[in-house]
Amino acid sequence: MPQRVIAEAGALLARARRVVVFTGAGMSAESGVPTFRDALTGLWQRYDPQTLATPEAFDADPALVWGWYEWRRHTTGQAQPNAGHRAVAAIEARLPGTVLITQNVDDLHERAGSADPVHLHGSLFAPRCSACAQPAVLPAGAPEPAEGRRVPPPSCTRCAAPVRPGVVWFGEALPTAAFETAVAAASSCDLLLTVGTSGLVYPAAEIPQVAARRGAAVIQVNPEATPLDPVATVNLRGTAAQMLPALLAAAWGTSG
Ligand code: BJW
Ligand code: ZN
Repeated sequence: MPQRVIAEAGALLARARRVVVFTGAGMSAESGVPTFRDALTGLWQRYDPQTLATPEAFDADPALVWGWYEWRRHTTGQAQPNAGHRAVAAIEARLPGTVLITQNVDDLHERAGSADPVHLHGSLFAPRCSACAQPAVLPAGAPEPAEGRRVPPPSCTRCAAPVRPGVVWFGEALPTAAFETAVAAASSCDLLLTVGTSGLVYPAAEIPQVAARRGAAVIQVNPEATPLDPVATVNLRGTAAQMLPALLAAAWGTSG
């Protein structure tokens, strides 16, 4: 990556007053959390989203789906934030009005010090009743299921229906308040920094496009080309843990 391109992105960040950071699975890849669509390592290379990540899949085989999400909840819980997550928290500390919007269902932004990420696709750590939506408290110390193991979901303490993962599956609406917050922030920012997303899943993928249409600068961090390349003012072709500290250094002379 030529230094000139990092300097250009750094100048945009140094000038910005209202920043939105928009993250996807690539943000957590260097923490050992697999992405969805990367060749070889993506979850959708090994698992069929139709049988695991739709409401119909949960209705058809709740133990298969619950077991898969319990395995992911445990493995993700053991992952640690990387230098990219810490750089995002440093941007928020430097520019307190920054809005962090994530598609990720992990909690690595929170554990890196980000106070209040907007979770567009829910969280592995917020299961709820599949019927009455009451939040469910999972017993501490539940054993980590082996990969691929069926685990029957617990029952809701209020209505006895099965508890489901607190994530947004294909065909489900995004949480209204989260999506509205994201659209409002993207509409009024002067810089949107998109990190580690393929930009293929809608409506989340609209967020950088909304910012660009409203005249904001867009910096994209991704080692690969994406459909968001044309809306980006600057494309930083590299990983989150490499590029974000370099971006902060270029903007403010400190990596966080
Ligand atoms: C790095 C890196 C490093 C690697 N550093 N970078 C046809 C056209 C358009 C839309 C549709 C369509 N058919 C169906 C739809 C709608 C559908 C959709 O968009 N489908 C597309 C896939 C075609 N969308 C929905 O269904 C949404 N709901 C909806 O539309 O509702 C309508 C409705 C309205 C009212 C009432 C009812 C309904 C819901 C989408 C939910 C998405 N859910 C998932 C699973 C969450 C739970 C779980 O974890 O299991 O969310 S799918 C998955 O994709 C997950 C992610 O959040 C999401 C986005 O993925 P992301 O983060 O971009 O990851 P990847 O893997 O795609 O990309 C990683 C990137 O990182 C790559 O670019 C790498 O290069 C890069 N990278 N290492 C930086 N170290
Ligand atoms: Zn219930």
